[in-house]
Amino acid sequence: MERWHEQTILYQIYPKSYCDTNGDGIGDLKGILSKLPYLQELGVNALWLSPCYPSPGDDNGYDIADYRDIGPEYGTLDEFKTLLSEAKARGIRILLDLVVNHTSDEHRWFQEARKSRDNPYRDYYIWRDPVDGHAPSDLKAAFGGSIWEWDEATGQYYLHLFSKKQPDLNWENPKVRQEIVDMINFWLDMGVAGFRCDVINSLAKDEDGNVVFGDRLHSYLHQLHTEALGPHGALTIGETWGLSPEQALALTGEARGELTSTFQFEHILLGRIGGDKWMPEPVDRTAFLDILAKWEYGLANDSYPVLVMENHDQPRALSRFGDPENYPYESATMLGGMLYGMRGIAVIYQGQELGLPNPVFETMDEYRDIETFNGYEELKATGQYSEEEILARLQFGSRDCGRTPIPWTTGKEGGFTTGTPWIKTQVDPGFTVEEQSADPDSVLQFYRRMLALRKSEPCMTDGAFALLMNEDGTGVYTRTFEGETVYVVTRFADTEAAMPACVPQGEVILQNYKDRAEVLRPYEVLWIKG
Ligand code: TEU
Ligand code: CA
Repeated sequence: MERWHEQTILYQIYPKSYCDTNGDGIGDLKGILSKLPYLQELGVNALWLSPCYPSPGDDNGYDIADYRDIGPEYGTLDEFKTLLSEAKARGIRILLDLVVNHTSDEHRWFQEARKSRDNPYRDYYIWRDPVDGHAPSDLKAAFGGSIWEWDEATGQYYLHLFSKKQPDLNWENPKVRQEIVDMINFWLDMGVAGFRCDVINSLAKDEDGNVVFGDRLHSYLHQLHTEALGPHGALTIGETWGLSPEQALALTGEARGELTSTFQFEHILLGRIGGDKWMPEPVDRTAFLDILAKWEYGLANDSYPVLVMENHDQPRALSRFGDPENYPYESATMLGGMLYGMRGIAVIYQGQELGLPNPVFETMDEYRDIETFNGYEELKATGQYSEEEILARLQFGSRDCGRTPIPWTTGKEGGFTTGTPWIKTQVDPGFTVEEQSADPDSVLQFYRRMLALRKSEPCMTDGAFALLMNEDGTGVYTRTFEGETVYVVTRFADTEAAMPACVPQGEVILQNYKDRAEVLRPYEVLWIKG
């Protein structure tokens, strides 16, 4: 496999919130094109575009109505081809979001399927008769209600893991698999470099209601690899909630012929009671590094961990795990230095390089996300929370916390749009590209230095990982390659601590304080060449 995979620094763009160039308040492809110099200077070498296909927007684009086009609000297929070639000229490859567990109910396949039980497209989806006059099971959908939606016209239920406007595709049907193979080849033949694969572990559903890691998942993925992904050397990163290192290896091992790598989100679930995004609890900061280390060891010999702490489904890492009130710069850079010193495919979510905190949502009408609206209904239905308490819980966990526009300038709407943005912009002093580009001590400049080292320093591109210590907020791990060692030293706390004895004097190649002290300071990070 081409080495470019391990040295990928992948920047996720949520197109709707990146940069609007025609004043309609919605980010577009021309906006992304205009920011290629910024992205090249940041040091990324690949982009993952969240969906910008035609979509009714029920789930903000993850409900796709046409897999082979660009949504008109984002631009045209020709503009996408221009973006592809302009990015490639800058050494930046582009990955798309492969959302094939489900389509939009406005996709022509579903429009056909729901016409009659004997329509040729009927079995592109999962239909079941009522059981004793009710839905076939009582499983709940991710965005509220049952996973079964009644279709009066044909007297059957159809399955949807997410919203009722996102009917699940029937991967048992070889015609569906062939349609997806052909669609993948359409984009890869055009020059797309690979895909982030949405809820990919749900493609195979077992009859007993198990909707993740079904038995036939590996055969489905192997077919995609054999007939489309492999021949193009495509990079694929599966979104796979709840998997174990063993399951990840079974999906991504070199010889598996399935996926390149998978996202694991175990550390992102910290600070949530039982993983429930509306139920905050203090973050176990020692567990954060322990979990990352577990995955480093788990995939060391035969796959690539994916290094991630933000995306379009998550609140900002600074607010989740850092200290935005007292140490915004130090804690944002410490989190970055801890995460991206590790081995694996680095994935950075738009705005993370600025160390953005969560935007503040004052009222429900400022939200846009279907999952958040459902969260409001679910919390209200418990009868346990005041309106104020509900808003506080949504502020803690809403996906919209990561979906507000990028603050490019200190001007109107942060320079994102000259019009009215589709969702509120949050422009805080010091948190714009304009200001941080001019400030050598900004999070943005730290990320630029860090990513440059990640590509130039052999220990960081090829080094083996080893955790030396992780206790009472102080962590030390090493990357070792051909006799050289880089120590990554972090203080995940707002207090000083002794410098660990295992850390050599060495040469500091990256740090977030201006000098070097005998002790470790609050949220300090150091990369030291031993
Ligand atoms: O997310 C899968 C998914 O399960 C998440 O929605 C998760 O449940 C939650 O948001 C994490 O807090 C993918 C996409 O990333 C998400 O944006 C889509 O809504 C979903 O699939 C359906 O396509
Ligand atoms: Ca626009």
